[in-house]
Amino acid sequence: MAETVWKNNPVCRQLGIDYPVLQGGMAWVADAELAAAVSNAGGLGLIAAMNSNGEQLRVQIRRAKELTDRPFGVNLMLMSPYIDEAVKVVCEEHVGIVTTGAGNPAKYMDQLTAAGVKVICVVASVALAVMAERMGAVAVVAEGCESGGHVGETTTMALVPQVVDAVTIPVIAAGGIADGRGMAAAFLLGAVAVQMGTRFLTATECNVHENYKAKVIAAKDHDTIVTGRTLGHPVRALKNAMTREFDRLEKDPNTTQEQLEAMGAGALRRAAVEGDVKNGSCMCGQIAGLVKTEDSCETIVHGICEDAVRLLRRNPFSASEV
Ligand code: TUI
Repeated sequence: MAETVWKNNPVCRQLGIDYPVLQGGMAWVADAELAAAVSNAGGLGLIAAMNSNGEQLRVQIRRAKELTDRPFGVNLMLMSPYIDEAVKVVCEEHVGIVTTGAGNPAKYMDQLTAAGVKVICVVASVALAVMAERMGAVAVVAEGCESGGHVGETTTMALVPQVVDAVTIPVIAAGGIADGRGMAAAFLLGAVAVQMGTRFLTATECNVHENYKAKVIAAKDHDTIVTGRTLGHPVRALKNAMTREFDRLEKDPNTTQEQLEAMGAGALRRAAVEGDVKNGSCMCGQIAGLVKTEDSCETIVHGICEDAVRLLRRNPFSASEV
């Protein structure tokens, strides 16, 4: 039923998926199991290459191939120390789809496209979206600053329609989307698919530490903070002892960049793997306040698409029933 609605969706056709829902490439979180679960639900799952060296990434890719026959991808975090090895392994393992984030992918575009990889660039500005199209990206993810993790300066509401007007390739909206209302709104802004991170953080199949999941589920609208602007890589995470102290030090003129870098190093791993949600970095988006349950990837993907279709078909001038 639902598949029929999306049959001609440009992102579904381009990627060979049933539902226009991508999972964000969350570092230390998005492993083969999560990616395969999202892909098995008909969306596009992605393995985060950020925290793996080449061989560790190869293991994850091979594991995902065992767990799903559906298309899945790899997210390349361009600031990763392992980026060169990750690109090589992605090409060798014939991964069909890559998303890139946190930088300009120019250096890797030719290598990836020559290997037959479809590249989707995650962008936070119109300028990079235009550049991505020129460099051969098959789509862009326009990611607003409501997102978790590394963020730009523009909100999803402002960014998505401007990117839609600037490029001819499909635009996937991200940042602040966790349910059918957000998906429907993104489509009205001109996006033809959505990417979600925070919603998948609490998925049953997500292996992030249970303390982290519980903190996301307990979070309210005001519970995230952006730190790291002075270092040139602003990051949104939940407020806790670590991010509050980071924020304080960042505003103190006596703090050195080295002190801040040292404080940030390993913080995401500490929260996501060790479960230290006080002294670690629990990256997540502003929409965490809406995420109240742990659901399977199938429930998430099917539910959001069903709700979005219902809302997009509804007479918008009738009394609200969301
Ligand atoms: O990449 C993300 N989100 C991330 S990466 C990450 S791992 C990390 N860990 C510690 C510190 C910093 C990062 C956690 N979350 N999203 C995609 C994204 N890309 N958002 C914003 C951008 C972006 C920003 C600036 C893309 C390009 C850009 O500038 C490109 C240029 O050089 O023109």
